[in-house]
Amino acid sequence: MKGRFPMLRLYDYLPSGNGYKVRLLLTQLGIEFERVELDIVKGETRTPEFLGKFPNGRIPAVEFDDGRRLFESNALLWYFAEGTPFLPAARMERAEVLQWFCFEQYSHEPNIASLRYLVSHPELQDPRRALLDRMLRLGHEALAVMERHLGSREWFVGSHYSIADIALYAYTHVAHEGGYDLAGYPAIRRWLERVRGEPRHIAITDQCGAAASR
Ligand SMILES: N[C@@H](CCC(=O)N[C@@H](CS)C(=O)NCC(=O)O)C(=O)O
Repeated sequence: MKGRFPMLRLYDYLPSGNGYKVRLLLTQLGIEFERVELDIVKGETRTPEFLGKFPNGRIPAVEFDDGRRLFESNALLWYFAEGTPFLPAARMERAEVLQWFCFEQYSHEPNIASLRYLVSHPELQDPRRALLDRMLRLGHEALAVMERHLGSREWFVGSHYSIADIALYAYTHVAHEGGYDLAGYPAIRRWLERVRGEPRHIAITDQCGAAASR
């Protein structure tokens, strides 16, 4: 999709589900972007230069050629999806998207994504290692909420794929990498297949966008 947004740069880290949310939506919308890979393990988001632009020192973060900047994965999803079928127009459905965004950030991502990160990086010292069992239990509680919701519907909001599905798909489909067994969640597994079947779907390992040099 050319001409709709000024050229944009997505600061990203390929294994990140939060980065993947934005990469996936931009690709499905056909919006061109430059992708700048920052290694979060090496602290590349905590440099004075990056913190000067993005005060929370985390990816995903977007910078437009006209100087505007935006961070937080779900804010980015909302911004790019506005006016497209990925964000419903009805007031209640929009509020439901926000409901699932809040759930994702409070109950899902801090447990399911964090456990995956800690399991993938055993070399890293992190105080959250003392909480692994708690994170596993709370992550399963979040998955149970999703399973109940999806037991009687195909998508998180309304009757179509939306950014609520993208936000929750990002870390659910790789939850097994953190030790979550999805065998007991048949409705979630069917929903994961539906998301994968959407047009222009990309895998978390797909970079897309033009690579930018730093
Ligand atoms: N709530 C934020 C979380 C962003 C986040 O935690 N990003 C991680 C990668 S998934 C990061 O950049 N970590 C680097 C750091 O904390 O130094 C979002 O949804 O975008």
